[in-house]
Amino acid sequence: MAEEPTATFPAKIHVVDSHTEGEPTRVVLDGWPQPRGATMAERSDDMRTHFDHLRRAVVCEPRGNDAIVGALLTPPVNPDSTTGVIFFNNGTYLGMCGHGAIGVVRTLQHLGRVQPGTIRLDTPVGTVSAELSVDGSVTIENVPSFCHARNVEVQVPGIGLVVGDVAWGGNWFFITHSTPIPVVASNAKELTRVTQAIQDAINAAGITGANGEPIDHIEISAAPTRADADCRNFVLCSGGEYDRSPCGTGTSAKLAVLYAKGEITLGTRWRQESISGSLFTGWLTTNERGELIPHIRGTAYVTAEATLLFDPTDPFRGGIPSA
Ligand code: PYC
Repeated sequence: MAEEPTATFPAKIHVVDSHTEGEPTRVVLDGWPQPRGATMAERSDDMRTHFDHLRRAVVCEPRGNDAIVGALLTPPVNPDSTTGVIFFNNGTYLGMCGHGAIGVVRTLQHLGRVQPGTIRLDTPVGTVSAELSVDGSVTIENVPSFCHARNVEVQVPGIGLVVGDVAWGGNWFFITHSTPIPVVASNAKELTRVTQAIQDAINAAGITGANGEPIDHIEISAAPTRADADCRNFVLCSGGEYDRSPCGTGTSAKLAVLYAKGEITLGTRWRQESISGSLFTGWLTTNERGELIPHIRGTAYVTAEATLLFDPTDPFRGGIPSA
C-alpha cells in the first residue's frame, strides 16, 4: 500500500458533494487538520507536505474517483473573505478551480452559511469573488488572466505538429484547435490519450508558463454542437482525467487568448460548451491595473452529504493512487 508509515488518519471526515455542469466537487467541512500558513499558497504547500495522504484518501478510489476535485475549507486570510479554499485532485493541487468555486458557493448555500449576494473565496493564487443569484447560478470573478504565448509549436509523437496558445486562467493551459478526432463524448478515452500525448510532449520540450511554471492543463477547442454555444472544449486536467464541465479556469484562459487575438472585446458574452454538452457563459472586464478579469457563470447541484470513515484495519484507507 502506498501509505506513508507516519500517516495518521482521523476517524471521520465530513464532506458535501456537488457537481458543476457535470464536474464533481467534494467540499471537506471538518475532520481534516488545518494546514499552517499566513497565505493560502503557504497552506497549500503545508497540505502537500503534511496531509497528502488525506488528499488521496478523500478523492481517490475507493471513496472517490479520478474526476473529483476536492476543496478543503480553511479560515480566510483576508478579513473581508468568507472562506479560504484549497483545491486538489487525484494527482496534485490546483491554483484555482472554476467549477470547484461554483460548487463551494452552492455547498455553502446548502449549509445555510451564505445567501444570494457576493461571496469572496481566498485561493492559493488570489481572492476570487462570486455572485450567487436567486436562481442558483453562480458567477465567478476570477483572478487576472492573460495569454502568455501564441502559436507555440510542439512535435507530438504519433500525432505530428500541434500548434497552440499558452495562457493563465488560474491554472496554466495549452489551448489548441488541433485534434485528430472529433471532440465528442464517445471519443473521451481517445481524446484523453491524445491530450496526454500533447502534455508529455510539452513537458519534454520544456514549454512552460511565464515564469517557468509547468503547464498542466491541455485544452482542445472545437466547433460547438449546441446552437447556443460559441465553442466546445475537451480539457485534460492535471491529474490525468478530463473535465466534464467547460472548465472555469480553462474558459478564463480561452477568453484571454481570444482577447489577445482580437476575436472578442471586453464584455463579449462567450458561451463555452463542455464535452458533456453543459455550458458556462464567460466574459472579460478589466481591473484598476488594466488586467483582464474573467467572469464565469454556471450552476452547481448538491448531490450528497457524507461522513468518510477511516477504519484502521482497512488496507485501502489511504486510497488507491490513480494509475
Ligand atoms: O473548472 O477550473 C475548473 C477546473 C479545473 C480542473 C477541473 N475543473
